[in-house]
Amino acid sequence: MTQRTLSIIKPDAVQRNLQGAIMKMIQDSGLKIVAMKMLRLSKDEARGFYDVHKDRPFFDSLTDYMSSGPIVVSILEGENGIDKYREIMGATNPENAQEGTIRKAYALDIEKNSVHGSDAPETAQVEMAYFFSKMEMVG
Ligand code: RTP
Ligand code: MG
Repeated sequence: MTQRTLSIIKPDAVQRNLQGAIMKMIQDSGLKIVAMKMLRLSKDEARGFYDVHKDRPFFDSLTDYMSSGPIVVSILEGENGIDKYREIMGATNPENAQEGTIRKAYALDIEKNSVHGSDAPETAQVEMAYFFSKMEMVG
């Protein structure tokens, strides 16, 4: 089944100029980019995006970090796109990420882990709508 998923290249990766390298890994996997832009989240916008984690101990640190610099948000499309992108991202904690994954290659630690990808069709819908209007999505 063809699926769309929301990707974020997080502040730690943009700051290290890794947008191109990460996009190359994404494109080499066969996933297609159907929307893309660069922006900086406010603290409140980061809180809104990560609302599901609001009761976690790392919420304040996570939203500080996610609003600390520019990010690149994109919508990716492909066969089993949601799981496929999570596979090429690798485990949340880079210490557990497999060789060849984005997080293995670039993540700094469990928080500054370079990329985000939606985890299910329902969250993908909410996350895509958080950043993109219909007019900004190709096809
Ligand atoms: P993401 O949502 O960003 O794609 O990552 P994920 O599903 O692999 O991880 P999730 O459990 O949803 O956590 C969201 C983000 O919060 C940060 N985090 N910090 N300090 C910690 O223990 C901790 N755990 C998670 C990471 O930036 C993680 O990607
Ligand atoms: Mg998640």
